[in-house]
Formats: sequence, C-alpha cells, structure tokens
Amino acid sequence: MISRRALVAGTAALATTKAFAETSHLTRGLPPGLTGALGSLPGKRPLLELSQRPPNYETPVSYFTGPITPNDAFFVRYHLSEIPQIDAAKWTLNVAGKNKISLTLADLKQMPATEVTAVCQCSGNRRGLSNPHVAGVQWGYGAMGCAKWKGVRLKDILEKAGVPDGSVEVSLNGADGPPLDKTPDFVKSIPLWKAMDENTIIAYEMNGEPLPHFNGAPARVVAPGWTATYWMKSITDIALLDKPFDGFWMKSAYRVPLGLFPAIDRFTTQETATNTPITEIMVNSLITAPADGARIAKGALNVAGLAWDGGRGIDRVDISLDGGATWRPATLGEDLGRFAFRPWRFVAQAQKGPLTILSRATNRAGQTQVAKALFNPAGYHHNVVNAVSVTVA
Ligand SMILES: Nc1nc2c(c(=O)[nH]1)N[C@H]1C(S)=C(S)[C@@H](COP(=O)(O)O)O[C@H]1N2
Ligand SMILES: [Mo]
Repeated sequence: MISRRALVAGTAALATTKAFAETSHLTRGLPPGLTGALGSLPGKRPLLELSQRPPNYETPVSYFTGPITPNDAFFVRYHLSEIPQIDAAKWTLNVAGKNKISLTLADLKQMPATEVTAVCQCSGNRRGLSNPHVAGVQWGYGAMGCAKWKGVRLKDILEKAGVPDGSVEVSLNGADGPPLDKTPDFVKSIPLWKAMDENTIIAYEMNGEPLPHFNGAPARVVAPGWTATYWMKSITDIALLDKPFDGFWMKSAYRVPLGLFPAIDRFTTQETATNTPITEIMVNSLITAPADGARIAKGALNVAGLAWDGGRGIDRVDISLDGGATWRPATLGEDLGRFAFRPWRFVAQAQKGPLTILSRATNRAGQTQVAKALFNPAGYHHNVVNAVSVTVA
C-alpha cells in the first residue's frame, strides 16, 4: 500500500512537473496567437513575427546555439512604428551637460574604444507565459540575445560635455518617433551611477559589424546587466538631469512592485512607495537542446542550454529529470564575462517514455530561478525554471 506521505509527495512532484510543463507550451505553438509565424525583416533570418508595425520579432529557440547571438538572428523590439533610416555620415549625438556638444560617428570612433559582451533581454521576455494573461507583446523565449558590443564609455561622453553638480539622472532619446502623436515618444532615463559605470557604453559595433538597422544603427546604449528597455537604439540625444525624468516611459511603464523581485540595483530617484523602475535582469536559463516536443532515441542524451543574470555572474546550473525532486549540476562552458550568456551542458541517460528536463541557474549572489512566476501586471522578469518535454522512443 502507498503511504499517505508518499502519496502527498507524489502528488506534489506531479503538480510541480505540471506547473513546469505548462511553462513550455509556447515552443509547441500552443495556443495559437501566442507565437508568431516566421516573418522576414531586411537583414534578418526568419524570426518569429509578433507584430509588423511596430516591428516586434523574436529569435526562435533553435537559433541559440552558443553564447553569442549572430546579428541576423538577434531579436527586434520597437514601441513606435516610425523608424527612420539613418545616414550614419550625417548622424549626430547631441549631449547636454555643462555644455551642449554634438558628436559625429567619426568623433565617437576617435575616442577610446571599449568592448563588453552582454545580454540584451527585453523586460517582457516570456510574457506570453504569464498566467493570468497580461497585455503587451506576447513574447515567448526569444526576446533576448547576447553580443559583443564595441563603443565608447558613456562616462567619457558625459565628461566631454561636463557633468553639472547635482546631476541625478541621464535621459536617453532615439531617432524613432510616434506616427500620430498617439503614443508618447520613447525616452528613457538611467541613474547617474549607472551612466557613469565603466561597462555602460554607446555602442557602434555589434559582433564586429556596424549595428544592424533594426538593432539601433548607427549607435545605441548598452547598459550591461539591465533589461533592454534602457538600451536606447539609434540614440540622438543625451541629457544630464538635476531631477528625475518624468516622461511616460519612466513614470508609467516598465515598473515592478517594490520588493517583489530580489533586484540588487536600485533606481532610487524613480522609486515610489509602491513600485520601482525595472533594473537588472533576474537570473535565468534556457534549454536549447533537445527541442521541446522532440522524439529522441534512448541512451545518452546531450542536453545544452544557456544561463545568464544581471551581472553577478552564473555560479551553477542544475538539471532535474524527476520534476524537481532531485537536481544534478550541469557543466558550465565558455565564460565570456559576467554579463554574457553562459553556455552549459549535461548528459542524461534517457529511458523509454516521456521525459521532462528542468534547468535552474543560480548566480554568484545566491539568487536562483523561481518555481512559479512572480505575477506582476506587465509580466516582467519571467524566470521560472525552464522545462523541455521530449519522448524517448
Ligand atoms: N529607439 C528605441 N530604442 C529602444 C526601443 C525603442 O522602442 N526605440 N525599445 C527598447 C526595448 S524595450 C528593447 S527590449 C530593446 C530591444 O533591442 P533590439 O531591438 O536591438 O533587440 O530596445 C530598446 N531600445
Ligand atoms: Mo523591451
């Protein structure tokens, strides 16, 4: 006879597996409308199309074959549909500090260059998995990518213009604008300390090439560790501010309940009694192989994936084949720095029947992925333990 305790434990394990399994329905294309069909954008391989105007396209999981996401596979996210084609030779970056200065691309390239490999992840990556459903682009797993960015430290640019005493934030505006004044222009701000961080750059190269049009040519903000909402594309205007920026995209969007997520980075000038702007990326992982829903042969099964966080660095990735009852460590691969995707692999012995593989990353601050999503109205920071279900034949 099965003891009550075993029964309860078994039911709990089953419930956990079910919860995890629910999170993986996107890659199987269910329910319809949650994933786009493959669409085409100039300069890109086929990406999952979530909307055409504005262009929102995500990277299929099968393209994540290593720690660097190729430029033509990199996701695209815009809020506004007027995206001008910029002539890099005529483009200028206007900076308002103690003085107003204007830098051309040639000026930027004369300044000391620096490189950083960093994950660009939309705050709403995996929003489509939110339960209950929330409004917004229904992203699956691919509103993210990792590239080697080259450019100039934002700090050097700000110091060229002069940083007034009492500056608290830096505003960032790009070349795109609203089509009919219906949506407010997309302007963001970051705290002065993040702007002055040596890793925050204005990048003009991505993986050794000029930035693709849809990823912010000729130059964009790269704010390593922070979600991509601050990574202003096709940046044209930067200003040092002596009070918190109060535009729509700071005051009313990209906010999370205060204290809900274990964020370490604070954006205190923008905090209210109840909420805060989103800051760093929460620790996360993705199983990239085998594909969800695959049929595989029994025996040695190579499992591969990626792990990343907001810049503390990945400490470990653990794998479970029994619904989260027991975990075994994966082997971490190439380390491209604390802001990069960390590849990992694991060899499982696959027995005949259904198999669900779970991956759970932990960072060097001891933070780990959640078993159940921390619900918030915009569906940000989805970092539930990743699950892939396969059939072993
Ligand atoms: N100019 C401009 N920059 C922008 C945005 C935008 O709408 N306009 N969206 C931001 C958001 S929310 C994301 S997720 C990233 C997406 O970067 P990508 O399109 O290069 O992948 O760009 C950011 N920078
Ligand atoms: Mo985003």
